[in-house]
Amino acid sequence: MRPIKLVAALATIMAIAATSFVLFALSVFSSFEHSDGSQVFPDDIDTSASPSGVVALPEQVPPAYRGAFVNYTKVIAPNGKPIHILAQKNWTEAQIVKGRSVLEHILRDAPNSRFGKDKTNVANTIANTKGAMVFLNTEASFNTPEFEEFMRRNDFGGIQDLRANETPVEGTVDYLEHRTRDASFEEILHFVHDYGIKPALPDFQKQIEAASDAATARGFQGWPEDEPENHNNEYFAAVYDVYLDLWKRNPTLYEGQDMRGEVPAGTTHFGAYPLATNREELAANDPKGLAIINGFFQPFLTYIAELPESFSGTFSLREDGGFPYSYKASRLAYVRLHGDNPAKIIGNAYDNRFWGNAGDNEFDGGAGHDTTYFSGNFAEYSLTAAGERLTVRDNKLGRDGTDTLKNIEALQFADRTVPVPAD
Ligand SMILES: [Ca+2]
Ligand SMILES: [Ca+2]
Repeated sequence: MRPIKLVAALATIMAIAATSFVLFALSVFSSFEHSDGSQVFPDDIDTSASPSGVVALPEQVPPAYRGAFVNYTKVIAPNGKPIHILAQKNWTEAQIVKGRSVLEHILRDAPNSRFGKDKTNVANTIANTKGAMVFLNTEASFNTPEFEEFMRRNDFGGIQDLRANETPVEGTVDYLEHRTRDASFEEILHFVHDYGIKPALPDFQKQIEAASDAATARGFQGWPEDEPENHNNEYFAAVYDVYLDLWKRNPTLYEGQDMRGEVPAGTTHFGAYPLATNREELAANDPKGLAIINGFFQPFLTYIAELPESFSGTFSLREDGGFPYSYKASRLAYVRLHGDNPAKIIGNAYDNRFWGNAGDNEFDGGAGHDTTYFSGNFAEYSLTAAGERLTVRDNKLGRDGTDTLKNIEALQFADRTVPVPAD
C-alpha cells in the first residue's frame, strides 16, 4: 500500500567492497566502477533508433543494472542531462511510455501557476542528482538477489519505484473496466517532489508542508510506516490523485489484489485521505490542497494518451456512467489512436487534440478549441461538409481512412493548419 522509497546505502556499499571477493571478481569491470564499488550508469544511452524511445539496456551498462532490469528510456532535462527510467520484464513498452509520459507531464511548465510556470530548475535538479525511476514487476521484486545487488551497486542519487501491476495504460481492457488502481501519478510525483521540488522550490515546499499539516489536523493520515517528515510527500500525491478524479469511482484491484470494500466511503487511498474524493469536493473541503495543485499544475493532463491497436469502439473523455473509466479519462485532453480499428473519441471542455488511426474514425471535440491531426499534406485529402459534420477522406489508401468530425475547430495537416469554419 505504502510507496516505498529507496535510498542507496553508501556505507553498506563500502563495507561490502572492503571485504567481499565479489569485488575481486568484478574487477574486470573496473572501467565502470567507482572507487566505492558502485557501478557507473552511463548518461549517454542512445534511444533514438527506437520509435517509442524505449530500448533494451545496452551492453555498455554494467551488470548490476542489467541483472535487475531489461529496458530503458529517459527524459532529457533542459540542461541536456537524462533523467533515467529502468524497467523490469513485466513492463510492456506501452506501460513504459505511459510512465515516461507521466513524468514529462509532471515536469511540463504550467504557465498560469505560481511555482510551476518554469520547471527548468526542478527538472535540472533531478538530472544533476542522477535521479532514476525504477519500474519493478511487483512489490516482491524488492526482495530478489538481482534487485539487492542493484541497490548495493547503483550510482543513482535518487530512486523511486513504480510497479507494473499498478500502471494501467489508457485504452487497455484493464483501464476501460477501471480495474487496477493507477499509482503512476502518485509515485512519479513522489520522485519529482523529493529530488526536484524540495531542493529547487523551498517556498513551494513550505506551502505543501503547511497544507499537509492542516489536513493532518483534520484526519489525513500519512502512511503509519513513514517518518512524519514524509507525510507532506504523501499528502501532495494523494491530493493530486484526487484532483485527477482517480478515486471518484473506486478501482477494484490494488496490485493484483481485490480491493473492493477496502476504501471507506468519503475517503481515498484506503481511508488515508478523508477530506474529498474528487476535484469538486477538493475545492470545497480542502482548499489548501487545491491551492498547492493549482500552484504547480494545469487543470488537465498534458500528455498524449496512446490507445493500443486493440482498441475499438468509443473512448470518452466526457464523464459518462456507461464508461466506468470516464471519470479519470475526463482529465485527459490529448488522445492518439493506433492500428486500423474503427474508433470514436468523444472530447471534453478542454482544448482537445486527437490523432486518428488508419481506420475510419469519428471525433467529437465538445466545447473548447479542438484540433484533429492528419498524416499527410492538405492537398491529399477530400473534405465534405454536411450540417455540423465534416468528413475528411484521405485520398492515399491505407493511411488515415475516412474520418468524421464534429465540434472540431482546426485540422492539422503535415504542411498546414486549416481552421474549420463555424457553421
Ligand atoms: Ca474540447
Ligand atoms: Ca482515421
